[in-house]
Amino acid sequence: MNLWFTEVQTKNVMLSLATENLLHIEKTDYQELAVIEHKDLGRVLFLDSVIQTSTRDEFVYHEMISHVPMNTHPHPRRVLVVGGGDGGTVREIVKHPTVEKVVLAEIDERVVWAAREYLPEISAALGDPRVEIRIGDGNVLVRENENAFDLIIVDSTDPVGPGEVLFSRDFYGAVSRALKEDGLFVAQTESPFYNEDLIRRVQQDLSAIFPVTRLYLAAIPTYPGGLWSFSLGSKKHDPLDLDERDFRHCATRYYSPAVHLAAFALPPFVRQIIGV
Ligand code: SPD
Repeated sequence: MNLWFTEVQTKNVMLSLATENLLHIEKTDYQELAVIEHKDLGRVLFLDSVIQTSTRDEFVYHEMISHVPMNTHPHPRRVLVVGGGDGGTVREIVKHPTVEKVVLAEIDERVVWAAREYLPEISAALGDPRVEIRIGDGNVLVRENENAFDLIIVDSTDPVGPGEVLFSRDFYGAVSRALKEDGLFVAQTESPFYNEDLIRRVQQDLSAIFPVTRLYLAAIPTYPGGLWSFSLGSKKHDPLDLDERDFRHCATRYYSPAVHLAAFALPPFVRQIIGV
């Protein structure tokens, strides 16, 4: 099939995937949703032509957005995931036996449907009895809760459209109120090659609210830029204050205790972006 899906990164950079098979495409109430089959990357889910996940490398993103904060908290019981309707982040969280409840706040129920239909290996844990799926605005849900979660993860799309509010200082204030007294927060914050201003601003905003603020990185080939960033804000626990005895070992393919610590070793050009 001679059909290409193209993610436009800048006026001069695009990432195009040749479609082997178009499995699904629709306009939902919020966005255009498509799932394709690709020869090298497996199944790929797009939202508004932005790659969200591919079965080839999704484990890197989902493990790193989940296990780094899960292992930073000594006993994470209640976790909120904002976005992440494909279920990959939830799949990693429920690997931890400490977890009693995971609330998934996804605005677009069609994303959950498409993941269940076409990405079973990513969405499988959505049926776990500890998981509650709330179709609705994660920003609203966060503001309705106080002192409720050990960990809040924002597994969002890019900071445009419905996802934009999830990258604001005001939202981070609400996140802090929704967290317990030793809670922590992680969000995906795009690539340091293309999103310097965003990463700098998020780090500044988080450090105005949380005593511990960190940035960490992972290599995710299907996201433009390849090198991906995650921003962490914590009320008490520092992800760097861990040694191997503290890690709860789960079955992972990218994350490990050594990778956890190494992910916080920032190259000089990234340190420069955030001024450390
Ligand atoms: N530029 C796209 C970043 C997408 C990050 N979230 C993906 C959701 C996967 N669970």
